[in-house]
Amino acid sequence: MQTEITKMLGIKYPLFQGGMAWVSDAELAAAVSNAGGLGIIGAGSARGSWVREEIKKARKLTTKPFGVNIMLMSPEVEEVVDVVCEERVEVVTTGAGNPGKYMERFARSEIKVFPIAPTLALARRLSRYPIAGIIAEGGEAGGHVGDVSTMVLVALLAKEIKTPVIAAGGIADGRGFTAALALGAEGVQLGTVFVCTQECNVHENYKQAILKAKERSTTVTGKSLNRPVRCLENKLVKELEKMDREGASPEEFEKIAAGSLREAVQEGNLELGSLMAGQSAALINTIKPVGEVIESIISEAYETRDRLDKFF
Ligand code: TUI
Repeated sequence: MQTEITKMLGIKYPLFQGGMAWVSDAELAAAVSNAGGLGIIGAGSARGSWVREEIKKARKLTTKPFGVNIMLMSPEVEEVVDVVCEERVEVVTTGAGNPGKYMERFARSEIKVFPIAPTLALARRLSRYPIAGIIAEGGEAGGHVGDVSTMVLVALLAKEIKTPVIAAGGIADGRGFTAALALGAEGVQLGTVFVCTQECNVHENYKQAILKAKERSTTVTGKSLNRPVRCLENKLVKELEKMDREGASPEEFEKIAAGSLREAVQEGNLELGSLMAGQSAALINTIKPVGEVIESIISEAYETRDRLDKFF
């Protein structure tokens, strides 16, 4: 399998693991890189010192390239940018904002940058920077999301944007993988499916909640604040939906949402935790080792190609 992405990064499969806050640690990232994809440590709102430790751990666990996702809304963002530049990680992905003001520092450290864009408008602005590629993340994704579907967003970006496009949002199997390449992507990024792996250190309750999810089990809250987040429905989400309807203030949201992602990931709090997950949760039925997840996606991708071949 060869795409612009496998060639650029020297990896076996054009498959990124999304850098999920509180979820994507060195162990998960290294497992994905060792299995032929690109593992990504999720900096989330963590301190720079935590990110540095995870980079060092990942380097002990794999000799393959890996990346760090920088969540641009984090209060620790400056420190995290310094750490990834000092450590000279291979790849940085950015989310939840425009990474423009950090691009020069990344370039000086020769880091390949893949910003995440939820719209064509943002992708066009980002294209003016020296980026290695762009991640087109559709509204099916989990966590902080846009509202354009993956199907439309990837087609738009792949047609217009000159750098390679990575498709994200709603992909969890080989059919989705092949569909993304058919739309013009050179690779994919998957998040939710990697939560349900043996190497992922989240609470067992969180994994089980994803396994139980159906296609309408997730909802987006926080739209009234312009901070839309897709999660599995629970008591917390019902409360946030009510606040959206009533036009609650950012402070009121913060009061119940603060710490809720950690509560889900580490404590397995199914009622008051923020169980961030994409719509692809409906496609996930078992907990497997990372290597098996990736190999089954790739073999289903080849089967899908062969099935399509008969149609033309
Ligand atoms: O970043 C994500 N997903 C995330 S970040 C996250 S951590 C978090 N925790 C608590 C509350 C909120 C977030 C959980 N999930 N995905 C990438 C992504 N980036 N999706 C959408 C965007 C995005 C949005 C606006 C990127 C750029 C952007 O730019 C606005 C502008 O023009 O500056």
